Amino acid sequence: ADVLADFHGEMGGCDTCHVSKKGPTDDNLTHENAQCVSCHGDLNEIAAGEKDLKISPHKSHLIGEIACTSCHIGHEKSVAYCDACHSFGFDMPFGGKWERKFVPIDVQKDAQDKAIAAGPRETTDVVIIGSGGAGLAAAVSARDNGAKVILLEKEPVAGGNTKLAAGGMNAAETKPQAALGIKDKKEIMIEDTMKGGRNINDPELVKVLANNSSDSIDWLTAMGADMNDVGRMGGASVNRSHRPTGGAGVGAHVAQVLWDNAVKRGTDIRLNSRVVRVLKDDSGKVTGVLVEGKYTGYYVIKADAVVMATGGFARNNDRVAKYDPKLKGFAATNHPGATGDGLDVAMQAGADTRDLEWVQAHPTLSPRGGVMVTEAVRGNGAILVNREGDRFVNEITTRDKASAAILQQKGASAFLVFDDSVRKSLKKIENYVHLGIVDEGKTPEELAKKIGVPGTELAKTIATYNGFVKSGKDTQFERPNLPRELGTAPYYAIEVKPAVHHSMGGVKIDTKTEVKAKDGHLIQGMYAAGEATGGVHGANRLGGNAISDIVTFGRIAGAEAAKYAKEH
Ligand code: FAD
Ligand code: MEZ
Repeated sequence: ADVLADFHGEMGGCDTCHVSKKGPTDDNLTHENAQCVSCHGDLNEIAAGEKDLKISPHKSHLIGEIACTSCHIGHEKSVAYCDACHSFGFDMPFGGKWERKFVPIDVQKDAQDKAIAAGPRETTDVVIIGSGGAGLAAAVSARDNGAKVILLEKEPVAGGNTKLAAGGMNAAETKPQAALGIKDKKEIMIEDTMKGGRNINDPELVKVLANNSSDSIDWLTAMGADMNDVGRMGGASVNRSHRPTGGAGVGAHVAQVLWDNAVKRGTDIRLNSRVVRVLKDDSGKVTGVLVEGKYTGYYVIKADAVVMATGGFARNNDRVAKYDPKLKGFAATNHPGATGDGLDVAMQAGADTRDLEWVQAHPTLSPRGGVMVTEAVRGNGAILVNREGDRFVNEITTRDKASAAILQQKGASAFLVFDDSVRKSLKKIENYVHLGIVDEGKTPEELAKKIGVPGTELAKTIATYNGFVKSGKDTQFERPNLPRELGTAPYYAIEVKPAVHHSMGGVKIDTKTEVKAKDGHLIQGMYAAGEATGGVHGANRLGGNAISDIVTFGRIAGAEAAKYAKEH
């Protein structure tokens, strides 16, 4: 047998996995996955039997209920989904190598036209496209506003880039800030965001972002989120980046809370379901979507309103390089679905776009692990040193500046250096240790030897930096936050280099998330939120502002779409 289906077919025929010989009955493969679990146990049970493995393939940071078929594919070679970002190379039965080609939305045009001509297979009030934070927040709020909702996600797992978010969610004048004695103002968040975005942001959208940010923290908290740890991100003049207690990753937590609440409210969530067209009537009003179900084929859903929550395109290097040739060939921090086909769908439906030329590189991807190392490590005290063992930049400047500075260093990479007190301050660091991307030494000199930099110089750099912490002033690079001295052994280093991270540009929206057409009019029934949109972040997004963006604008989009559906 070459693939799982052959093997299972030999054991008991097609009905070992499928209800009927016709194959899957839905794109979540509900029946097929239940069959896997009934024989092999669920993910937790399988992971419990893998305690001896350093990395268990069945224990992950992905959200929702992970379908067995996300990796174990019936009629093709199986692939470990986590290898889209990591490269574990698990030895899996009937396994192949992770590989993914971008498939444009308009292939198979004849089959698509035929499905449209056949008319809708079903009807709903609101269709939400994308299961990241913007889509899930929109689903919760649309359901709370009385709409029937179908949420469509093209990937086999939910959560998009949101589930990977690490450092925090920016918000001003919040209860967690007050509990920690942090004084902040929404006006300062607006100023920081505009300055970070080089003032090309849409100021009205920035006001919505900042003015609703503390309500968004309350909204998440009321649904069960823990946003009580507050740290600093690049470009912020105040500590306002919220994350779970102890500094665990923010995205997986927020996405899981939103997922649980969307499910609890009865949202119909379909994975493996790519939207390839938003349909409109002759007057230009939205009438529904054309879906490409991975297993069920093309079909139409009739809907009054559609929310585009399709995220960005940082994982599609051809598209990135078209807008910013300097980033050609760069690795990306993003999940595999961040390809921008949602943007193509929106543009085909007549949506206007803005700021597409602004694509952000995150300064600290670990080339060894292929994963992004959160800015919170720097926010909590890590310094950046080059191969000479010297600091070369204010570590918590904005990302554009930090990335440019790293690329100018020998080897176009640098080392994040920190001590055990930084490690203890941020749970997320344990993940990097677990992944084997952290070097360690009992002294700065021992660490220096491991990473190949001059020991006396690294020790001197750390001592000078500690002097700045003591005096409260960094006279070398004017780093504004100096949270702790680096003096508690062991010392750690992670090699880092910039990678494509965020697409600032996207669909043009107004403050109610209504999508604008090229001639400036609003497309009736079309809404958009999150990384799929442009205008909130200008030319450069501040760390922590995206999770704030998706929760606030996702919430607004869901409520507005539900209201529109009720009225039409
Ligand atoms: P996503 O979460 O990406 O979701 C979009 C979804 O739409 C995806 O699942 C995608 O597969 C799906 N989709 C796309 N096209 C279609 C289609 N045609 N049909 C059906 N489905 C479709 N920001 C912060 O503020 N703080 C952080 O700490 C932070 N850390 C980050 C760490 C990493 C590693 C990364 C990659 C990003 C981080 N960000 C952070 C940025 C932030 O996570 C994202 O900008 C944000 O989560 C985007 O949310 P979204 O809902 O707009 O899109
Ligand atoms: O906003 C982000 O992208 C972010 C804070 C990422 C990170 O470094 O954790």
